[in-house]
Amino acid sequence: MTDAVRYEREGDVALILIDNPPVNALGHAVRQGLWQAVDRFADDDARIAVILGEGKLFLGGADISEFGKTPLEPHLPDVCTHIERCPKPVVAAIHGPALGGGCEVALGAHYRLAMQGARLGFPEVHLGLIPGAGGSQRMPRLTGVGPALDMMPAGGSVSAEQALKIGLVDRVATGDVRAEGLRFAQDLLADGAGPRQTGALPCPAYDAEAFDAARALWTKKARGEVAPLVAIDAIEVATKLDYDAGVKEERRLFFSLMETPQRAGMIHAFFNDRKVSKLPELDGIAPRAVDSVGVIGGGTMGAGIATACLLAGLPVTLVERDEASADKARATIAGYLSAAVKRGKLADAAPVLARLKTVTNYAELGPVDLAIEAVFEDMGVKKDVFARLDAVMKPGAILATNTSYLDVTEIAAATSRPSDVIGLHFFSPAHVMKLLEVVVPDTTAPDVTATAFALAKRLKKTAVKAGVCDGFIGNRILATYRGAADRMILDGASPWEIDAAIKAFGLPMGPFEMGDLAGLDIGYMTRQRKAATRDPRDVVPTWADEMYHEGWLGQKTGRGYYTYADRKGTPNEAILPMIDAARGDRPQRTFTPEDIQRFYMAAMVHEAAKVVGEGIAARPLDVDVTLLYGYGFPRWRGGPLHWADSVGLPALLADIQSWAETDRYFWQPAPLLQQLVAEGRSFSDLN
Ligand code: 3H9
Repeated sequence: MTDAVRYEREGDVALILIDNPPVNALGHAVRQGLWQAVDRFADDDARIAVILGEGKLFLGGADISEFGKTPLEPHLPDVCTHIERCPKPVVAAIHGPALGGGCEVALGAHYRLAMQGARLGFPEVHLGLIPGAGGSQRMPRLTGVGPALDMMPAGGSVSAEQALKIGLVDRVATGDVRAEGLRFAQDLLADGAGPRQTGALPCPAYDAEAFDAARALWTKKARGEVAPLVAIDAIEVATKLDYDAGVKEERRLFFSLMETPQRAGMIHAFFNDRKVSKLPELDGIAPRAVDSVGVIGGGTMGAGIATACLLAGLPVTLVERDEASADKARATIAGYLSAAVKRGKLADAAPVLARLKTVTNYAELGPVDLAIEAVFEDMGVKKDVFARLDAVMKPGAILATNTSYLDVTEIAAATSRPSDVIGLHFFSPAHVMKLLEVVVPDTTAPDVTATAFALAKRLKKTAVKAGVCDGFIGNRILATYRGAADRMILDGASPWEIDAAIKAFGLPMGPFEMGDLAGLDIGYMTRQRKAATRDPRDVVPTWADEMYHEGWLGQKTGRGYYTYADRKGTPNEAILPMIDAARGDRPQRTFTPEDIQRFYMAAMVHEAAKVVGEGIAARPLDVDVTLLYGYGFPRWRGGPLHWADSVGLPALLADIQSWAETDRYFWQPAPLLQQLVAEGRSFSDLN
């Protein structure tokens, strides 16, 4: 037996203990150990075996780090079948998560016990895969196709209680998993229970309506992601083929997905999610304690930030300029919380709202550990707020700004304690969006940065460290690819063609739909702010200024790039004369969706290369995570720089160089991109 799997005896019961920290992934040593443990059980005089996971969970699934390498025997489907074909009964005793291959091992066992708090599920589609060790064949045999169609295309999971209800487990218990596993085994022996093979159960009934509904749902929802629809195909296989043939077909589908760029993109994203908060410079730096938070400003952003903190269990003191504004902020927060209750995300809003104090006096922020400013985006206003915070906040407290582009170093300099000042750039709606850009000026103390990351974790946000520049990582890159879209309009593309092409690439919205949603006044204000320092070679979308002056601000006024008789919107052709005027006698060309995607994505990658090259993002993965969590970049493409690697940097650079011949200003070469191409390296080499 391997070190990862132990075999113990308790009277008639054999215990097979899987011990492969941190998540008991089913790597080669575990598979081998499980196989040998089943053989040993078959050979000795134990009458029943219980498979258990050591530590905080049962099994976290196949070892993802082995994907893409040559699989070593025994393969997981064979291990599950080996368990199932054991001549004596085998029980899986599940505590914590049993995911993917972990759930498949449990389904290979003859009986399943789930402890309260356990979760059984198939997250494979989040890795661009489907269950590949019999899960798509065994689960529908146990539960019928309905629960499998709910779970597998969504990458979902169920609680122990739900698992019992749908027939995925046989018993739910509380207490110690080992003791309860033994008790269940003894009860089964007392009942004379024998081995019971799920794979030998008849095919589940085919339900045409359920399959049609699932396919319709996932064709719409998946937006280019292939695995959810393949998961549905695999479940259908279970209704048609016997187990052995079905599992072979499942394996074929699994390996066809293993070869796709989508699988590589999603696994890149999986590991980035974990790497992004691991910053070598914060190694061993303890965060400061944050037991209370202040928020300055109760508009959309401030109210969202306050809601996120309240939901994380933190007491919040929110400062507004007068009673009426404070009441309005409270009402906004109450509205967000009741929406969370309606969506089933929160049981009761009252105790959460009870943690909120709204005040009109900065002095009330004296005792808080961290204050986040979310007032109007204006340097003068921000500096004034920070001077006031500096005057009232206790020593050691953290002063944070939610600015989305202003110079945080300059804001920090308005205080007597720049080392306590940091940027916390939330995305709207702040209680929903996952991304938090942590903007770190050179003056910030390392334990303040560590505290920002610790707070993000508490708020269940994904934090990315960014340096100081206009727009930080995300908005700086956004400004460039938005600029690319405006250039394409001047050259002959319509906003609607651009939106359609970008959605076809996999983003939930195109840039002009996004503008309509956010409000076209935002872009106008940004252009005004930049007007004084604008380079004469910058493209100014004069049509967008005209739209602003017409009062066409997007969804909120019912008219922007689209008109909104309904939520979807139809192209607002009244803007065409405005666009034509901006085009003047510029030569026009047609754009295919591929042309649009190539130009737009190259602009994104090109600016991202500058952001990494200048150290605004520490690594390419920080850009990838930012675009995924803040800007709707499709997860199955991994992120813009992973995507760039996958299409090849030389081809991208060649495109950029050819466009630079006519627009040298916009396509000023990114030194890092040139360097990587010259050295034959890719962005992933820098992660
Ligand atoms: C599958 O099973 C396919 C089969 O159907 C067919 C096969 C033939 N492998 O998330 P954490 C690492 S597909 C390798 O912070 P938590 C993770 O990178 C698989 N490594 O812990 C991190 O490393 P580091 C289906 C893994 O307690 C460390 O473990 N399964 C794996 O917050 C801690 O991770 C899944 O998709 C893995 N499977 O959450 C489950 N999982 O410390 C994916 C984690 O170096 N995993 N690591 O950064 C999870 O959802 C969570 O990790 C889990 C624990 C809920 C289990």
